[in-house]
Amino acid sequence: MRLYSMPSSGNSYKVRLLMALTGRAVQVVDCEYGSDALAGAKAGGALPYGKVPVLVLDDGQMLAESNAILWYLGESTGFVPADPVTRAQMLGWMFWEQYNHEPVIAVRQALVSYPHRAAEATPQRLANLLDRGHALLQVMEDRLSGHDWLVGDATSLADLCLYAYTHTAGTRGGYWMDRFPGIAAWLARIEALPEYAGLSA
Ligand SMILES: N[C@@H](CCC(=O)N[C@@H](CS)C(=O)NCC(=O)O)C(=O)O
Repeated sequence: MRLYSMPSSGNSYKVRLLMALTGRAVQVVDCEYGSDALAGAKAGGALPYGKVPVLVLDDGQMLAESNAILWYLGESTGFVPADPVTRAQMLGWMFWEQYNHEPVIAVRQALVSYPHRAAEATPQRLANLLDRGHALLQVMEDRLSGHDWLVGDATSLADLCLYAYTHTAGTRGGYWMDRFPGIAAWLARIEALPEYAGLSA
């Protein structure tokens, strides 16, 4: 398999994290913003929606969208709950991540840390994303203050998915993570998983 992946991106990182935790081998093609590799992957038709990550299977089929890739790679691992209701709750968090969390918390991190997004980082927009992000983090805190994991009683794809942009929300995004002790303990639990691999970009 080949993974087109952006080293600095949480959406790509969540896939790399699952692969590390499950010991899956894959050829990784680094496609950082502004790189020839990203331009080449787009021009060569390797990215169906023009975005990374994309997983190319051994038979050439392509999977786009980070959470769809997690779902595919999560089959037959311990990261997908057996119980149908818990499994649906896991998907609920993953849809929430893409529709609510990522468009706010990842976007503020991108505006603050990528030079090519700096012109969009107006004070009003950053303030709005800060307030909205704190409200979203509180949703996670409400769950994690009383539970070890987002669904059920074990690590699932929902935890790996939401870890990606939450663990850098303070350092890259300027969110006030001291407010969220339940999230801090959950981040530490994920980082203690065997074969955990960090973002390192
Ligand atoms: N919803 C998509 C988002 C993918 C996405 O926005 N990828 C960004 C990096 S985080 C990208 O490929 N940007 C390159 C570009 O727009 O040229 C997913 O979860 O995979």
